[in-house]
Amino acid sequence: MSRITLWGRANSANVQKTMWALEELGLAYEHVPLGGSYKGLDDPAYRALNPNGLVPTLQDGDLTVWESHATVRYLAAAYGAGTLWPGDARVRALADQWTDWTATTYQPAWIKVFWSVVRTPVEQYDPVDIADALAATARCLAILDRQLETTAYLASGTLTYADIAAGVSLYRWFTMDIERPETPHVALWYTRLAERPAFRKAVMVSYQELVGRLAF
Ligand SMILES: N[C@@H](CCC(=O)N[C@@H](CS)C(=O)NCC(=O)O)C(=O)O
Repeated sequence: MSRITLWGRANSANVQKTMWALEELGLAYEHVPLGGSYKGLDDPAYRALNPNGLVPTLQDGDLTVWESHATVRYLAAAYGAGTLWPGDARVRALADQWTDWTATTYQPAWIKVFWSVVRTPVEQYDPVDIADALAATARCLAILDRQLETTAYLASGTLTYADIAAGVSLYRWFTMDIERPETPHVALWYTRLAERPAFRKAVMVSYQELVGRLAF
């Protein structure tokens, strides 16, 4: 097995996806905290790995991958056949659907709530912005809730990479000081995920350092 390295601060939601996948698959890896208060994103050596100067970046032997969903998909495909990586192309199509929807629709919505409620200092709160972000997230959660009424996980009855892309939101969503719509099936999904040691280690991580901090 080649040497695996993950760069990125543990309180970044995007880094958490990669770490969750690594933990879920039981892989040995080196974790290099970077970004945020650790800085280092402008170092030429890091830029050579990730020209965006963002985290996460994953290296597996001579392969370097950035974009959190690409890292999760890669780990699932390389090491998770039959578990995170469904053998059935039809289930993979659904996992891709939910992963891409998360990238384009769900994550922009829930991250906006996190930024407008947690990262923005209270004295700079914009109630219209907060209401818009909450409404957009509620629309997404209603879609998730309908799906999770019929399947225990997003693409099937078992955990796939799609649950990692979308489910990373849940600890923050259920702990932020906000009014949440009733989404009983999403709540049950969160309960199921929180029973997984990999989720607890990678995702249920304090974001206290990010409160009122717009800088990074
Ligand atoms: N689309 C990218 C977004 C990466 C991203 O925005 N990362 C943030 C952390 S969540 C970052 O590097 N911020 C700068 C910092 O942490 O200093 C992905 O999914 O990997």
